[in-house]
Amino acid sequence: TKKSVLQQARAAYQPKLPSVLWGPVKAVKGEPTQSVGDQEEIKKLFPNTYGLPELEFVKDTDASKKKTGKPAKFNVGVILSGGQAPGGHNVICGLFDGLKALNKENRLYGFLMGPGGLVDHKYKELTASFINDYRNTGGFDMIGSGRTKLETPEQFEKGLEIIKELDIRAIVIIGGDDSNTNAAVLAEYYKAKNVPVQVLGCPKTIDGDLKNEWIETSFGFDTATKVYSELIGNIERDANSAKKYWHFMKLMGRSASHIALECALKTQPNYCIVSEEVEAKNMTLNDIVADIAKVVAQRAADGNNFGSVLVPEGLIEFIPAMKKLIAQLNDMLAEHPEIKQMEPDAQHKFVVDHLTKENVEAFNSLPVDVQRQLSLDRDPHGNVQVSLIETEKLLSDMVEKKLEQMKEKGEYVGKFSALHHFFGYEGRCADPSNFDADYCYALGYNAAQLVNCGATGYMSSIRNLAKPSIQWIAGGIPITMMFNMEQRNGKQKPVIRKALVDLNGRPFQVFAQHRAKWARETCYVYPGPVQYFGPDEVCNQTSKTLYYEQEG
Ligand code: FBP
Repeated sequence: TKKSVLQQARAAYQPKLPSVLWGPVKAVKGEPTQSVGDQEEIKKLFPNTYGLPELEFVKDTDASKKKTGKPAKFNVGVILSGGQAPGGHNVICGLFDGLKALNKENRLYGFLMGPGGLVDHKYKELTASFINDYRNTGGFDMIGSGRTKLETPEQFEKGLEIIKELDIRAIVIIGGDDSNTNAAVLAEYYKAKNVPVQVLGCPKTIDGDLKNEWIETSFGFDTATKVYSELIGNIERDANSAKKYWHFMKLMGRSASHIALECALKTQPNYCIVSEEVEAKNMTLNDIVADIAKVVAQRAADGNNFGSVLVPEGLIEFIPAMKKLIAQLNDMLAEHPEIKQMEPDAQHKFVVDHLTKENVEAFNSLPVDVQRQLSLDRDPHGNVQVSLIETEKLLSDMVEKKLEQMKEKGEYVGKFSALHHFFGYEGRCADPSNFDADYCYALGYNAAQLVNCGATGYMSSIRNLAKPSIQWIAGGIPITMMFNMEQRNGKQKPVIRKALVDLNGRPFQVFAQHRAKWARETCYVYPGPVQYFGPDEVCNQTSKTLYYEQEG
């Protein structure tokens, strides 16, 4: 494939590995661990992988003295799972280099098009010449990705056939919270059966919601938010030049508002909704609309009939009335899957007939296309496909109506003209920033060390991320430690607890301190495109979220 000039230059970039991983390592075990919630239940469900200790790698200074005979030789399989995130290729490159550093004869197989590749035995051996073409590039096209959910014993057994055939010792699943949940289930299954196959995870997702005390961020968040912030900044500058449009920009990120918040901290828009705050304050759709309309009216009073509004894509699920509605719809869809096949009118009738009175009201307050979206599509993990719901349009239509009412009462004088944008897929396959390129390479390289030390049911963990990469800490975290029980597809399931925006955390607090000023005045910041070369502060900056969480 033809490479752009930037890609050619970028191919030569050497990710900066934490110094602890520069040579042989040994794993230091911590205390036995507990899950973050529902400990008794999780323990029962994961008798073989619950309570494992945290692992931290330290330099093995007397490794050379201990060496007797040849190092162990093993094969590893790798899977990309779920939505694309910048840096996935570097995880695979790091894993490959880590395996080869342990023993040149180690082999790496890539399962194709996501977890389905393991079940269907679709794979490719990843050789040096093949992967070299993908170093520091965005995308998941090296082996493809998919959203097949690995959860049934039949799938695990099919996987085992090819694992045995290729003499694979470990599977590394690069995925988000749902995929890592399934990695833990698979690890438990093989351990329970006493088959010597390790399963490890790597924290991927632009959404930034797979994080906790031990996993400081998921990869891809840094690059994706840099791309969106460039676009938001460009639009803000356009708005400030023409002074005639209000831009409603929906941002990807599924449930959590980490992406919207990070972009707000970078670009200082006039308004940014944070779904977690909407839920905490028990706000209705009308409350949000009234608040935005107030900002529009105040700016109009200053002669500014333009502005920028950031909308997190998961908003709808956080409005308490909608949340209740969606929960009932989820259970209804699990119980009556035939709803999905019904004609629109029949479907509407069926849904309305089965909803509680309160939920019918919430349902009927929505435009027909949003109603249909909510009662139809779920992804294989049972999530509402929020990317497909046009909340930005819904909000601006409602704001427009509200402003008309305010005009009649003499509370608003101005012109309101709205434009809409959705930034999501634009950012998922960008070439990884230096941070993501380094972080991903380290996650993969570290995963090879976890295989080597026999760990299973662990997530590759690289910490201390606000510091320069050579100071990063490397190790492994038992995945069961991140578990709690949640309602999925109508049943209680053990899952990794999703990290939502912490309203008491520094990133949100900093935003909250400044937002009144950003709303009334025009304080836009224009971050410009991701930079790969140049001064440290230009090309090696981490996200504001990470900065405020750790340093600020
Ligand atoms: P992951 O959790 O799999 O990383 O998904 C990220 C994401 O980009 C979400 O932000 C978004 O809601 C979803 O994927 C879109 O899914 P799809 O790629 O299937 O349209």
